[in-house]
Amino acid sequence: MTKEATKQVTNEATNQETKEAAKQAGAKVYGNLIGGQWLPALGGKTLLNVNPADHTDVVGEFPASDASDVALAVAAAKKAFSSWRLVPAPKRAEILYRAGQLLAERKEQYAREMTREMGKVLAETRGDVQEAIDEAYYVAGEGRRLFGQTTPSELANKFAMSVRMPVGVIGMIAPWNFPMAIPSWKLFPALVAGNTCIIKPAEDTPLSTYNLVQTLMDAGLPEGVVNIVSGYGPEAGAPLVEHPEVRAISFTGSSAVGSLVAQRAAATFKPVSLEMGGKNAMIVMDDANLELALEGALWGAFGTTGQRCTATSRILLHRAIAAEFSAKLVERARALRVGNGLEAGVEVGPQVNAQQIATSAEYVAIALAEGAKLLTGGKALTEGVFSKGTFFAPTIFGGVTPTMRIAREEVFGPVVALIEFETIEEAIEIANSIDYGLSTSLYSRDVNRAFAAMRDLEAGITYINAPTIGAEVHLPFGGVKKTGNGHREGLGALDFYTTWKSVYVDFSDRLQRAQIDNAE
Ligand code: UN1
Repeated sequence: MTKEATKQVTNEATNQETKEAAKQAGAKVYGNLIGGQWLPALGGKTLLNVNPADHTDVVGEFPASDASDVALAVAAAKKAFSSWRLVPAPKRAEILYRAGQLLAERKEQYAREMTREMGKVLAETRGDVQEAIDEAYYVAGEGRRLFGQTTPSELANKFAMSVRMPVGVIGMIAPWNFPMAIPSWKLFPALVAGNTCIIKPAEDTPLSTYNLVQTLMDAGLPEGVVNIVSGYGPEAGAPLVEHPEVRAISFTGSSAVGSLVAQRAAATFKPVSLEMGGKNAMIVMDDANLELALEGALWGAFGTTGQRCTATSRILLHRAIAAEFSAKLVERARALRVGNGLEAGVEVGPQVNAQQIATSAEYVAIALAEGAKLLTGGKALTEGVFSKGTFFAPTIFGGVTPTMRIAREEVFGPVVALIEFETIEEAIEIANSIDYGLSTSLYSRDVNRAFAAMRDLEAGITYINAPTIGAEVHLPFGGVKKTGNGHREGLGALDFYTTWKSVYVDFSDRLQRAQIDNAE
């Protein structure tokens, strides 16, 4: 059974046990948003959204959709496209700007709801909502740009230009770790360019997508321009990818699922933007500000409970500072307060579900079997306040060599591997020796080393004297190798959500043959 299938079975079992309890507790029932109507899944199935810090707390019941719901949503999006594409782009942008303002007003409420459904601590969910606000203001400016080119024609009395056109109906499949920010990276540029959208939120975190889309509707977005179809990948995601009238797919998730998405989309020649895994290295040189690097390591490795595709999951330590740095990092990691992200003072929330806990535990076993040394953590936390949730202790492995699986494969949990090196050339070689290429970081006070790292690290993002997390929305976001397929979110997203049209206007009043009449 695939991980996806195991997770679904587990979730369905949880559903059976808790659905009645949820009903009695008055858990809210949500619909899909299709053509402006909130509708249950046509097949009548639902999934439960539960709080990972406390499984008895049911956030809501959401549709478990299938191909028939997707078909309805595609029809609604197609209908809406015929008028939305003709709304002037600056007007489309005003709706996004207004949505940004409304999100700012609702920030605290949406952040709390996000912590409840996803687990990460309140400071971070506030940041997630803030990232959607930033994206709204950034993309709203594009309404008055959306630049194309003009260029001379080779013929007399002829004008040539290229303009950006919307692509049409776009399908979007979002992850659970940034449940409002990442949908905003996809929806807002697609909308400003005149596309209509169908978004499938992650099954663990549909509420934040509902909140985002509700805000767009409140800001004046017409019905059918954004549609939500919630559910599982095989039932709801696959039909979206395969639907012949969906013109492009934007996906963020694992490399394994991304590969399936690309293969299925290929049958209808659909462009696909894939944003996938990482195994992000932080390099700490012997001349680094060690206190700064320690703070960065803790934040990069254990922020969001290690569940960012940009998480610092390898720390490469210069041999001269390795012992001191490791000892201090272990001491600081042990002092991190794990708990419910809604409680003041908690620094590390739960993992999102039992499947993620199982993956973290599996990699601890793999690392031990390969000879890595467990320095702290290494197990799920299950006693007392932790008993109702899915918690994993911040975990550090020392003595890791670059060929071990713990040094090469994505865990997506609070697990970090320490690797020693002697020269910057060796560090860069180790950093580059994996299949992924999302984010990288170098701590050093030597400008020559910094510029060598900026040039030589094979990744879409390089930080100097900061950890591997913390991207801002107006720069390109994405990676190389197994991390992506060449597209970028942030700056660059419009290239995916528009298609070029070249326009030639001949005002000579005679037939002018290109490549022939200009040769005279
Ligand atoms: C992710 O890593 O999954 O760069 C997205 C960051 C955030 C987005 C992260 N702005 O850390």
